[in-house]
Amino acid sequence: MATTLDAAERDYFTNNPPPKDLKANTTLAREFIGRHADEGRRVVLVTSGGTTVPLETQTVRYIDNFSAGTRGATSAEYFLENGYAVIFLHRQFSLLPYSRHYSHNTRSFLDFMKEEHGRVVVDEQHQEAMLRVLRQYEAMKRDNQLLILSFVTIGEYLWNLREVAQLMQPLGPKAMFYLAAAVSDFFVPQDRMVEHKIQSSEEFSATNSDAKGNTLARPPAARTEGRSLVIDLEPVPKFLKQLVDTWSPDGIIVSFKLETDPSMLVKKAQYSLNKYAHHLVIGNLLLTRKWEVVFVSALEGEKWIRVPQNRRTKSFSGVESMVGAADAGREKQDSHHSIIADQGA
Ligand code: 9Z3
Repeated sequence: MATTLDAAERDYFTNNPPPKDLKANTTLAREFIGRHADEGRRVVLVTSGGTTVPLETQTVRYIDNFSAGTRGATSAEYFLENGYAVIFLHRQFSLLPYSRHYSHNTRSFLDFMKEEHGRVVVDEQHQEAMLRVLRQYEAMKRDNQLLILSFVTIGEYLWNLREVAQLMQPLGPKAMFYLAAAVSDFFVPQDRMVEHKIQSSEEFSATNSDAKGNTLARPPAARTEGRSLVIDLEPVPKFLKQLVDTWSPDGIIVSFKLETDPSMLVKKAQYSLNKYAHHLVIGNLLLTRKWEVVFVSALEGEKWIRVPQNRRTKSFSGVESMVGAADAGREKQDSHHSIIADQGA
């Protein structure tokens, strides 16, 4: 069993092609890591947002993983504030550090502005909060502390993760991996993916061919049978194992575990920790993720971090969250905890 799994993990990068922008991303990451290593900075790779699983090569349909990117984008701000250089590998168009305060709301960013003597200025009631964010943003820019890379599919995520992790390997324990992205567990391998849009109408028989028009060697993972769409996905290789064992064995590795059933959370987090023997698993439940998380580590066992009831606020969309309230209580928390649990991260 172990051999099969190892082979599947190894073969993933042989059988599934790299994304087009991988080379460009690698060049940027190499320069960024080198510069910060010379300056003696710690570097953290923060992953954020959900990965998609395309069903066709020319993708019309795909399966998505839930994540707005709040945890990743918020945590990145705290890492930056604590002196880290941050590589922010995120799902395209999900939340970004700093701009997240003014994007993805039911309000437009224009609602924060007004006209004064023919010039655009920030509305009085938003001055203080925006000035605080702007100062942090400018400090980060001054030191070139943030590199933003993006992915959409699970394949793009895995290729970028591997490249960046290998580039970070020489940093040893000065490299941290903070894996908050919501990563698909199942996917369609390249040799089971049709080139063209899956046809739903029986009159247009489905073609099981690749980009060159050759019939796929194996049955397509997503296909119509009669009038039904049948999707038969394969497991994504255990990338955490490769990260811990080979890509960056001396790095500090923090993974996240997302569950919906409270009785499973700690069990699954512990299972992951035992299996991969990395540093920390942070568990969260879909419905309560904005105000409570559980840390599971070999050193400290199980430890819950909760934002008190009176510091949870309503966001613009009306969803209860820690945004804003947590900022007020920032200095009361130690930096490690505030990176993770504060502000709805
Ligand atoms: C998380 O658990 C994140 O905290 C959330 C953040 C995705 C819940 P939002 O972006 O949500 O703030 O809306 N991420 C990890 C989920 C995941 O896919 N983990 C894998 C697993 O559970 C292992 S890396 O197996």
